[in-house]
Order: sequence, then structure tokens, then C-alpha cells
Amino acid sequence: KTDKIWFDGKLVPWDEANVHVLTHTLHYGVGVFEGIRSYKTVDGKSAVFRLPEHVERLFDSAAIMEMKVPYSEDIVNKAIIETLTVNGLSEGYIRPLIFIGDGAMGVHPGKNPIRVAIATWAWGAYLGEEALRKGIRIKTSTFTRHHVNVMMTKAKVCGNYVNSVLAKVEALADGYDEALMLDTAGYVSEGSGENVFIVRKGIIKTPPLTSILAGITRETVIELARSLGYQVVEERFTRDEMYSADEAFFTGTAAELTPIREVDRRRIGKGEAGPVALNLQKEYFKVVTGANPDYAK
Ligand code: AKG
Repeated sequence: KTDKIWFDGKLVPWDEANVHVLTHTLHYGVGVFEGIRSYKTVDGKSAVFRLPEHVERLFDSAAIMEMKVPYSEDIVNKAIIETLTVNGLSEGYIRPLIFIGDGAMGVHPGKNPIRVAIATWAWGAYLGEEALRKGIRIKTSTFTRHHVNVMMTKAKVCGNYVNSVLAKVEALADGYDEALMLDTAGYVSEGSGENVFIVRKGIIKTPPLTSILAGITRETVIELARSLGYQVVEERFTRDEMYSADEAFFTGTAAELTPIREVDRRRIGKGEAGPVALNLQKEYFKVVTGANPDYAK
């Protein structure tokens, strides 16, 4: 691979962006990351969608985890653009990662260095092109989402995703496309890497920001839906409410806006991507490609 990775302040060849096996984060999981997308825009250029918001969330995640980042938000914002530019990637995915490097072992991170990497790659539809058009089949996971005082759910922490990996592997092994995870009280929480929405009688509902990651796509879709005249409520709901929903969909930087057509062997609505989901998806793509001038990037 000829791409470069920004690593601790320098652009290094892809193959040289390596770490020692005694990297603290590899053992204990304390690292924070982001998922960001860059899109080709209607004016023939390209733009990173909501870059400052993502970098702000990255620094919030680091602060929650008491990781002192050796660079400013401004430097990380600029480094992301620099990495995309040097890799000639007008459309793709950006993965900044802040982790604790090698040094002393033991749970306390001690004086181990805080390291920062930014990788970029081409990434098409996360759950497949067909998923975007036709919707996916999901299954309630046997794995419960984190309790708010067990994992820091507002931080996008590497270790939080252990639970996601378990759920995703289980869902795929059972023949589904994605997992639906419930919170510790039994209410619908989120997917393994997506926020979830349902639609019933024209009202769009999504879980409030308690057990879930505060998704930037989630927030964009809420704003967008309201601007289009839809009523959106942030309210807890149960899995059976999902069973009787007219529509459901996932949002995420990677998943974008993916309709859900089946949950736990039950068809949602007509068992296909619903009209509200497809309309919001169309409008979302307009926003990220700059085709909706009312929306600042
Ligand atoms: C994203 O939507 O960018 C995510 O981080 C989801 C998790 C992943 O697949 O890496």
C-alpha cells in the first residue's frame, strides 16, 4: 500500500505505522477513536463531513478517559486534511486513533506516551450497497449494551467495542446483517456501530443519549428530519415497539442511513426499506455532498 499514515506528527509509509506488542492499549483497551467520512461534492470538490464536530468528540473522549493529547484540536483537524490530500482520497473514511503507547506494564498507564495516528482508506457502503437500497435484517443480541457506569458510553473508546464485536459476530453467525443491542434496563439502545431509529404513524423515535454514543450522523438526521417537517422524539422504547414499527433504520458515519426491514424474524412494515427512511437517506446524501445549500458542512 502506498498510502501514508499520520503518526505522532509525521506522515509515514503505511507499512511503517507500527507499534510494540507491549502497547498499553493493546492490553487494556484504553484508546479513543473516530470514524469520519469525506465525500465528493456537487461542485466537483470534496469535503469532510462535520470534521470539527468529530475532532471535538475525539478530544472529549480523550478527556473522559484522562488521556492528555499532545496535539491541539486544530493540529488534528489540519492533519486529517493533510493525510487525505497526500493520499489523494477525495472520497473515503478517516480513522483518527489516540492510544497509550508502550512503556511500563500494569493497569495504571503511568508515564506511557499518548500516541496519535490518522489513517484513511476508501470505504464504500458499510453494510453493502444493497443494504442501503433494500434494508437489512437484524437480531436482538444476547449481549447487553454497556451500563453507563461500567463503560464510558459518551466516549468512543476502543474497549467499548469488545461488546460490539461479540454482538456483530453473533448476528452474522446467526444469519443476520447486524445486531440490535438493548441497554441494561432492557430498552433498545443501538447497533454494534450504529444508532437506531423507528417510525410509527409518521413520528420518528430514537433512544435518548443515555446508554448510547452521541452519534454525529444521528444528530444530523434528527435536525434534517425536523427541517423537513417530521416530528422526532428522543424517547426510550422497547423491542416490541420495534416489532410494531412501520419502519426502522440505523445511522452512523460508516453505516450512513441504512434501512432495517426485519427484526427478530418479524417483518417491519412491508418488510422492505420504508419511505421515510429512504427519503431521509436521500436528503442525508444531499447534505454530505453539499447538494443542500441550507446545510452547513
Ligand atoms: C463509524 O460509524 O464510523 C464507526 O466507528 C462504526 C464502527 C466501525 O465499524 O468502525
